Amino acid sequence: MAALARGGPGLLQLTLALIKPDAVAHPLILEAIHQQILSNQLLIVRMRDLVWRREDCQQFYQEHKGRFFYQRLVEFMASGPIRAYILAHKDAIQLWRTLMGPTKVFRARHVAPDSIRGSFGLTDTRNTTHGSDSAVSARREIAAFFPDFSEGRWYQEEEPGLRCGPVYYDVEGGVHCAATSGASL
Ligand code: 3AN
Repeated sequence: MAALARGGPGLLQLTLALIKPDAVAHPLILEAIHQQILSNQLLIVRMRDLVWRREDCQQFYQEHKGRFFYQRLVEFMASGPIRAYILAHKDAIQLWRTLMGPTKVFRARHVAPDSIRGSFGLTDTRNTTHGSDSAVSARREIAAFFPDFSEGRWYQEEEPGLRCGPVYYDVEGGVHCAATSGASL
């Protein structure tokens, strides 16, 4: 039954967004990125602040194992607090990646100077944010950061209310809720 409710045309799409240690270390940058999320119609489904264990970074970035930046990336991502979001929008994956801008900061500054990486990125590794690059990645990455989150249940119980509105932003919880729901997030 849950499979019926999983994704599909017209439904909200989910993506995983990370704010990396370089940005979380600066409260004003962290807040600016949070505001970018809110002002671009992305819905915050879940949010958590954490410090990543190095083994989890290695697992997460295993597709890059062997590349020259892999070790540097793993060390960096485990070097301080990060923030993880599950974001929802009809085009969440592409929208968040557009807001982030290109991976390489030098390029981001030229082709997308107002993007998050264009504005705040320091280097190609310390590039402020991460976003899933496909629906398959999003599912895997959301499960890595939010093991208790059931996508199937979310599509059944929360997605319809968030999609059809009205929706409000719960400042205290840092998430969006459907105004008619029991706000049981
Ligand atoms: P994106 O995060 O834009 O999807 P990926 O998945 O190719 O880019 O790379 C994952 C992460 O690896 C990047 N966010 C960045 O931190 C790091 N990275 C990618 N390419 C480089 C590079 N050429 N030099 C240093 N770090 C890199």
